[in-house]
Amino acid sequence: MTGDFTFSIIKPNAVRTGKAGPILSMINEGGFEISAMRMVRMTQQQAESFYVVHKGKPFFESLIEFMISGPVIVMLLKRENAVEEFRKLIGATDPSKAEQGTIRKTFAVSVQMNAVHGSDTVENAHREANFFFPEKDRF
Ligand code: IDP
Ligand code: MG
Repeated sequence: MTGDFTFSIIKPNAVRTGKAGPILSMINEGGFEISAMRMVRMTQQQAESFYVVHKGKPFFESLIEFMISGPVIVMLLKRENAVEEFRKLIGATDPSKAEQGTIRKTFAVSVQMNAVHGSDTVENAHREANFFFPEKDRF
């Protein structure tokens, strides 16, 4: 895949409550192009490996339980400066601190159930993309 990309997840709470459509609209309106997308229910092992940097933090166990509680939508998103621009579009981790108009401000219900994931660095975007999408599944 050429150009900048980031990796995103629509989290279980948002999928469960029918927010995937509106979130995808905001992503497209934010100038991102969907390069790969799949619905998946993560196993405990996958979720623990995905969030390994948070292992040992007080919220880790609860985060894993939440992330495997239902299907999620994983995707690769293309755009210039994708990682940074997507973090702007989703807003702060804690929705009470997220700016108006961001995805998390609009759809998060708590710090944990904050509707979406977005890679925090270009290096992590590559790592997370490889986690779910072989090259052949990217457009
Ligand atoms: P990020 O998703 O904005 O990059 P991280 O600090 O990487 O935030 O945390 C990963 C995820 O763990 C968050 O999106 C959120 O779902 C959850 N999380 C982070 N901090 C807390 C907390 O203090 N309480 C509960 N859940 C948290
Ligand atoms: Mg993070």
